[in-house]
Amino acid sequence: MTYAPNVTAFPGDFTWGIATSAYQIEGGHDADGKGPSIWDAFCRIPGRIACGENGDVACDHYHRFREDIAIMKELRIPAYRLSISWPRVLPTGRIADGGVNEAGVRFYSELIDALLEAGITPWVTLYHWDLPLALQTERDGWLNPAIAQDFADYARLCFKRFGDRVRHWITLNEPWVVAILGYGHGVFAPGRKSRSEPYLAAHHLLRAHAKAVEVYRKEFSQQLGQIGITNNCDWREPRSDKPQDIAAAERALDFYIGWFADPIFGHGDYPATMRERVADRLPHFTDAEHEALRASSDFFGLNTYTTMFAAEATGAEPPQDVHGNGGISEDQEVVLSVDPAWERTDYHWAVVPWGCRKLLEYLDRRYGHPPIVITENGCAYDDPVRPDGGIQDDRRIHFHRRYLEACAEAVAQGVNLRGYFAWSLMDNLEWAKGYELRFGLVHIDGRTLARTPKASARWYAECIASNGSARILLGS
Ligand code: PNW
Repeated sequence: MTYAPNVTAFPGDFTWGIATSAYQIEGGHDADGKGPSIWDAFCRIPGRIACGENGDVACDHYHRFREDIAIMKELRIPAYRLSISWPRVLPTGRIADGGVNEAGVRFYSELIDALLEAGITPWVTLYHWDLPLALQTERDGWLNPAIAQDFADYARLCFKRFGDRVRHWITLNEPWVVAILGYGHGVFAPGRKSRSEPYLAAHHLLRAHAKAVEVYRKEFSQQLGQIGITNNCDWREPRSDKPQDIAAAERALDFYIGWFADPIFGHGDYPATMRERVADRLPHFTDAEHEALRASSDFFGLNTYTTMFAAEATGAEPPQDVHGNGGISEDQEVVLSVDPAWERTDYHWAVVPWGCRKLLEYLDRRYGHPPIVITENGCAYDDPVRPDGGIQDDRRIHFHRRYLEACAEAVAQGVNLRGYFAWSLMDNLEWAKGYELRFGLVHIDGRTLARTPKASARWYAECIASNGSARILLGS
């Protein structure tokens, strides 16, 4: 596609934003009555987090949020995606057990007010993985069907307390990661390794999402907001044009995005390939649950980072790298790989902008042209602070430029892309990888926690100001 200089491919009301999550930035892990989460506990198990790191202090956003908002205001970032820490507002997870932590509610209330004062629209995620620990130890976490009701009650509290000011809600962040990395490979909290629990956890995550949406639409319709779910998916390109490899790529996408999106945006149940292969480990929805799930998302929230080749497994392959999104590979019989020529970030994720375009076009076709919001896209690169104090992260600029260009191409093909959030506002706790991986547009000094916007932050601000014009994306 060719653009004329200064032409933008993005709609006039496109949402430009930047994202974070509570556990990765807040710190204040036990401040003012907050209860522990499964990530607080997981980080304390030796060997689970690189270099024995944890989120006790993180970026100390809990105490420095006004400074962080001032940075976003200065950059004129229109929208900010944050998450609420469930155990900060409900220390034991349930109103009935421990009551509401008013200090936690006050924190988010002040944060939201400060954002609005700065002219920044909050997009609020209710669950970005930091489950109240008591729900795990006493109630079996996402394996307990009753968690759907607990989540809906927590969601109701948030709609009640913040819904007068928050118009954009995301129920869950990446249930695939919770299910596969948390209950399949055990590399994320709660650290379970199982071949059946991922499917059960995923089932209750979906039920919980549907219940929270029901609460919002039935009890808070006067708030006139939008609510949806964010799933993650990276493109799967057939490794060859052999029919087996084409089928393997399709199957990999079924097990990745179809698993969570078909029940909501598609035909209403898990993909047929999953029913066949997972058989009695894959639960069934009741008729009422089907009904509640159908169309339970006002937009298609998408986190996307990379692309991999998919081929049919022969059985002779070495074990899959879980951080390559292998999923429970035995069930899929898919081998994933990358082209050695592809550039890689510090996370070893390949930089493949055309995969992003193909993914957007695929989702558009598969789910009948839904409004898509990219709620995360970004890259880990560590660039040094120069003697003048600046950080010239050209690889990050290049990454966003090329991924946005791919988005613009998808828009030109008719994809209904409504927004783009860069991951992340600042360097933060990259879960099991610790603080080594730096995804931020703002640099954090690990010792002083000083914030310094990188060159990419300035570039992104300029990109937003031009609504993603060709001049900015192509650098002409
Ligand atoms: C997402 N994987 O996590 C999360 O939403 C963010 O909190 C995180 O910081 C960001 O992406 C970058 O990693 C993922 O291994 C973590 O497939 C791991 C995987 C996928 C997503």
